[in-house]
Amino acid sequence: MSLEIFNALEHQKTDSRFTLAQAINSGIKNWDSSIGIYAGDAQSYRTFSLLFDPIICEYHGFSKDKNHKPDISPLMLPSLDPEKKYIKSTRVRVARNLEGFSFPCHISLSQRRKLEKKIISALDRLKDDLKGKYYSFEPIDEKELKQLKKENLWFQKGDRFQDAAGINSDFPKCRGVFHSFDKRFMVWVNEEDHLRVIGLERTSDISSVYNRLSRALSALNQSLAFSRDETYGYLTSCPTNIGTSMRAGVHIQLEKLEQNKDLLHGIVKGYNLQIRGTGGEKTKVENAMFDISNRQRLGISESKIIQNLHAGLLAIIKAEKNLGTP
Ligand code: CIR
Repeated sequence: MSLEIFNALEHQKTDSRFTLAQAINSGIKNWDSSIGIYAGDAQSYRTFSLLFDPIICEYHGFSKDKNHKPDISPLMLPSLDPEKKYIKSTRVRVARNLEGFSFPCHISLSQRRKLEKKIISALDRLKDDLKGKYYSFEPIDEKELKQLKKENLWFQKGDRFQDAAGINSDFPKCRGVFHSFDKRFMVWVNEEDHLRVIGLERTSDISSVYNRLSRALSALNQSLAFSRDETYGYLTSCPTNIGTSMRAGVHIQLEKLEQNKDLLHGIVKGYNLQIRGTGGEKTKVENAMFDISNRQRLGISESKIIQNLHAGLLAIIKAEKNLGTP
């Protein structure tokens, strides 16, 4: 941030009194941050646009003169790896924040409580295969928690980046997870965003996971108003998530490509995907199990993200197979 921008924003506040100092605290405390800023409410994107816009432009390759057009219509794509030789699981998540509430790094305990209740009552109205149960983290039955952990159906307290932003305040109060009885659909409540809405399967059927998520979002949107901006799409705590707020990815075992990382990175770059470690963001790749997902979330539609991921994974599997043949 230049001195000029700092001087222009130093004394600015949003209506909920979120300040520049709060927006940049995570980056100030963590010099190894890749982004370093968080939004405290929807208005932060306008009040601090001098700071947010260049970061958004660099990360998403998006400028305000472009259009962000959503399209979350269902898709039918051929299965990528029905034998589960490479792809072990598929996960598609989006983030949503509700209109009228500050974002998680800047919300009071009483507002967080009100928000949790509102979300639980919307989740209670889900029907058919989306029906399930909400597990509050306070207090949580030790046996239930163990089971949720075992099946990876929970979330932990935020990392040092989120902590410095204020996202962990009052943890674990008003936090919890909902999952459908068939465990293919899950919602995190009051983590980095008010809601993280997640579809997951231990298959490579990307369309199935995505279509279920799309149905769930329309159902939730009947009782919850999501924070959205004409240019920047869905607004999230971290500017890397705005737009579609979608991260669609797989856990994929690539033993040959692990030995040929340049080739893998070339394909990943070509399809604008990203690689994360086996345990998620800022973790290492273990036993050649890569987490591969879309990088771009803004200026691209939800359905295009899925089609692009599908094409990229086809190319990756083809390369892995080719390396296997002498
Ligand atoms: C950072 O700035 O490094 C953290 N606040 C996380 C940023 C979002 N994650 C990412 O780009 N992979």
